[in-house]
Amino acid sequence: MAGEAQADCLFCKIVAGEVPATVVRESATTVAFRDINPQAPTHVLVVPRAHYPNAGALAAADPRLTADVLRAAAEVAAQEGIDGSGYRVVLNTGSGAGQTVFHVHAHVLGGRGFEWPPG
Ligand code: DGP
Repeated sequence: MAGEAQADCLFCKIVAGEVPATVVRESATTVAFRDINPQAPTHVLVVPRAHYPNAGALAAADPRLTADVLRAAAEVAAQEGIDGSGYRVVLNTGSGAGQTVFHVHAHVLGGRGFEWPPG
């Protein structure tokens, strides 16, 4: 069923507390934790508790949960003190774009400057 936890999914295991992570914010529908390989002074991942493989699948199935993820990203940015200087929210979608974990996650990156276009 859509959204159901997947036994082989790393981020489902983090949501369930079966794999340790540094959780910085939680809501009824989302969990935010520090990236294990940070690409900026602040690098937090926001995931929905429910399993969807990518942003498109999430948005198609549950617009309210999609909004929860984006709201949590903004709340994390404020909590981390990076909202004033500007921060980046990234949703890599598909392996060609760099997605390596197929449980949708928003990267919240800040604390340094960013270039455009991204690499
Ligand atoms: P992406 O490449 O967009 O799928 O991002 C996956 C991110 O997940 C990547 O930046 C590294 C992070 N990551 C991978 N394994 C772990 C883990 O076990 N714990 C944490 N906290 N982050 C992880």
